[in-house]
Amino acid sequence: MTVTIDAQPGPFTFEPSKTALIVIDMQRDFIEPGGFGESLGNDVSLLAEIVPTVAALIDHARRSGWLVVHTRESHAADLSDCPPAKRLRGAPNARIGDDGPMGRILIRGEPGNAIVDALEPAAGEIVIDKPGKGAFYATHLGSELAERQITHLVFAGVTTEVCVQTSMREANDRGYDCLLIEDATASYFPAFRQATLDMVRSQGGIVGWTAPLSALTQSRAQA
Ligand code: C5J
Repeated sequence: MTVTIDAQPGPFTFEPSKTALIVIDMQRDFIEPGGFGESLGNDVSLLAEIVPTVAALIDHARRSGWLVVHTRESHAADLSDCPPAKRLRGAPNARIGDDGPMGRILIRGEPGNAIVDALEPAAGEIVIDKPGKGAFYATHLGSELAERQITHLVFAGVTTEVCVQTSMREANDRGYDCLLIEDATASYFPAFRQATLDMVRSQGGIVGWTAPLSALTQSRAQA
């Protein structure tokens, strides 16, 4: 059974049993005040707006029998997986590992590092802690997908031009067909989100396809 949806730059066809939804970094640290995103001077409300759409996408994936994967950008408490080049970059109000209102910034297990309550992973879903921007770098994501013979990946999450785009490019180079759900991804910079959507689907889909959530929910399976 395959599903074909209206996408750009053309139709995107996939087999649900070989498809995974990859929800990137829908964490309190990026979406709620007091976390990493706000420490960098960003308006986090722009990211909170997509939570209901991401919830509807996760619901669609669960009902369609896809593998569901959630990622969290996170570091070990001793910062052994956080290169100084990352920790010392820029002039944030608080750096990775510093104390904040939701615990230590971007540290695994701290309250701020959790996925937002509305998108809590269900039992049996895969949660990947990633120290980098890409979901494949220094993680077991590749082996989890290979074990389940996954060939197609549907992406959502934040931020579009940083962790979502990096992960999608890593996946594209590894041979996956990738679809980005346009209204289930957000950036602190709306122009960067738009530019990323345009980039991904340019040149015949150089990184992959894009489509709104409605294209998925209105799709029909073919025998
Ligand atoms: C950032 C992310 N923007 N999840 N992380 O630093 O996109």
